Amino acid sequence: NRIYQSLLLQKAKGHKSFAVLIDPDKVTVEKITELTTLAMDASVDYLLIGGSLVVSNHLDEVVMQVKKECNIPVVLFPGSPSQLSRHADALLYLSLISGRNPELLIGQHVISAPQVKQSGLEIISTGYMVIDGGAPTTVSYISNATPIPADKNEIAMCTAMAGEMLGMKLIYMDAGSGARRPITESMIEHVSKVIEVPLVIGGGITDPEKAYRNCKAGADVIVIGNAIEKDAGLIREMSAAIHSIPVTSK
Ligand code: 1GP
Repeated sequence: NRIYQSLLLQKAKGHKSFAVLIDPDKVTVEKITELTTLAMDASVDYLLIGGSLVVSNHLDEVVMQVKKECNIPVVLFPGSPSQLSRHADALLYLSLISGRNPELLIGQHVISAPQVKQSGLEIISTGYMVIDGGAPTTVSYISNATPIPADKNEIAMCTAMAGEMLGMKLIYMDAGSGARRPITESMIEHVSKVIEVPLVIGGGITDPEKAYRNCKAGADVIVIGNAIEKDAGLIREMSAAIHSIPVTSK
């Protein structure tokens, strides 16, 4: 479990990580080359590959190209159990703990378990929490589950605590791709104080200042997809902001 060990190590050091989310549906071969070049230059920590809806069938090709072009760890962030590629380094094994849809809590896992196990991927059990981002996002629609209201810090705290005590190795709070309102710093601060496992934050982050403030509030990993799809040059600024937090060995 190389990727998870590095996440733990970075958290212990106070190193904030930057993950760029690549949606296989939205990239071309040329785009991937542009993104991997920029990501290497900017010392991006992880590349997340996935999306709520992978319509096209070229996840494998995308992962293979990314692996060929750079040495940044590739972590799958699957929107459905079919989004598997053995060429990646790890898989976020998501259980939608903010919702009450049994299919996304455990049902789909049961169906895909043999395939997931056979993939040989490093599996990172992840408590996935969708937070209301101000407008319906693909994830909120597809999941058929109510997101946690944006101002209910207590619900988010208790959900994250429960996820950690159930053995989840990571908590990922997501306002949904392209969310109008990203997760508040107040919620990040409350949740990060009550869990020990790394905290991943994403959804609707468009400016480096917000990414920086999220890290200050307690996020360990910042995920950015949409804003980078629109302007790949943002990778550099985002990375600089996230990595500007001084590392303090605890
Ligand atoms: C979505 O957290 C990710 O699942 C990233 O969201 O595309 O809005 O950056 P954005």
